[in-house]
Amino acid sequence: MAHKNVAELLLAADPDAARIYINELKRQECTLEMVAAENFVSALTLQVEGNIFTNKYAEGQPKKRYYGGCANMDDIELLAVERAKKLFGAEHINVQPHAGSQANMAVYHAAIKPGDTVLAMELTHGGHLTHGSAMNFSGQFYKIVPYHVRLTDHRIDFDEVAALAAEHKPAMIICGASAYPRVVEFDKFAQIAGDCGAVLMADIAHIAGLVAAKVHPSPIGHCDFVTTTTHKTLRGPRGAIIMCREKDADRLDKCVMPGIQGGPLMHSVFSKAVAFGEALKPEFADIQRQTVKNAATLAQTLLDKDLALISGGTDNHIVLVNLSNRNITGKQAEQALEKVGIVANRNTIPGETRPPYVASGIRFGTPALTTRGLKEAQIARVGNLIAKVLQDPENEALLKSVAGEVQEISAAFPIYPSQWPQGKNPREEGC
Ligand code: DSN
Repeated sequence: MAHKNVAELLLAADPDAARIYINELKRQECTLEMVAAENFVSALTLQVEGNIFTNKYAEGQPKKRYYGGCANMDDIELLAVERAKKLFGAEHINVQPHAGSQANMAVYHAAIKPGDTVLAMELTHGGHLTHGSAMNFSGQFYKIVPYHVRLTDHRIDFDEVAALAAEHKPAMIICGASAYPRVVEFDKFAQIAGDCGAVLMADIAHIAGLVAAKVHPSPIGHCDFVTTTTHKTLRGPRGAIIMCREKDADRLDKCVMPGIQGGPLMHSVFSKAVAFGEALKPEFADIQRQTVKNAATLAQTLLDKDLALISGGTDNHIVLVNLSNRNITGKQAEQALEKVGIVANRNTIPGETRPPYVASGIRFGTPALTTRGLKEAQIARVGNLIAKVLQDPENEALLKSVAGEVQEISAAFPIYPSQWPQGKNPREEGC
């Protein structure tokens, strides 16, 4: 009997869940996914993510567990670590964090104490919630001093970073961002951290795939701790890892477990190992290079249509459009684009005047479309469609015609044919 995929299993066993699953299958096939933090895992990683390692508790470290029966857990975790070390060149890697926020929290615990001063990028200038937002544990348990990009060119203002470091003597400096379209100069941060005696942490969640493929400079050697999620440009399952020097390994591992987590999600550690194996293949580096080329093409296409971009362009996979001088908010832009099947997210911008739920920017990323197979020609076409929608978001006839083009493009680049129920393309019933 042929192996059944998830949709087929659900159709037989749980029609309510099947309906929701197939709706999402359809949404992913029918839309153009441009959220910069998202990607599509390979068919292999997808399949492997649902595996029998989910049944096992494995608290502790490989070969030092608090449960019996962990020999296979040890083998897969050591394989994930070995492959991650080959990808990034770090001395020590912990592959257990459930998500990026937990990875960052573990580093705070390992490196500094509650009440210590942390110098981190302001959220609206590209930082992340866990880099000191007042609504997040980081802003509540630590004294945060924010640094910024220059409002003239939207590049990190290293004069300000150095001056703030000298004035406040932070215990830790965080570099790395969620919405910064330019290269992060880890060497410059290392110089400043060295001068003021701060621990340097890099959060490379967005650019990890680019770093692994050597299309972005590496933080290893410059930073004391490096965190990344595994599911963005790195194209693995949802999760995170932390890298550090051997001298900090024991302290860090204890801060992950028992510090903030109990049993690791071993099915996820398993699929991290498989995804890291894929990332070591030459095809992965090809995709990362293409991701950057596609982002450059998207940026140029939007500039040619007179849209303003934060920093004037991109060096990585992110294109952040500044809508502050247009008659449309980030929220309205996101909603108009979703109507035509282009999925992106509203984003605050440097100098933001609107609340984050509304925002004055819209952020695009090219990882998912590149994984899907789109190259410069198709990305330029998508860029032109985006520009049309942003310029005339309430023109229903225009939106309809753009939606038709989105369907043409998405139909030409199927994602998971093996996941369709009974081989039927879910878009056949309409997108
Ligand atoms: N929320 C992710 C992003 O979109 O960048 C980061 O956590």
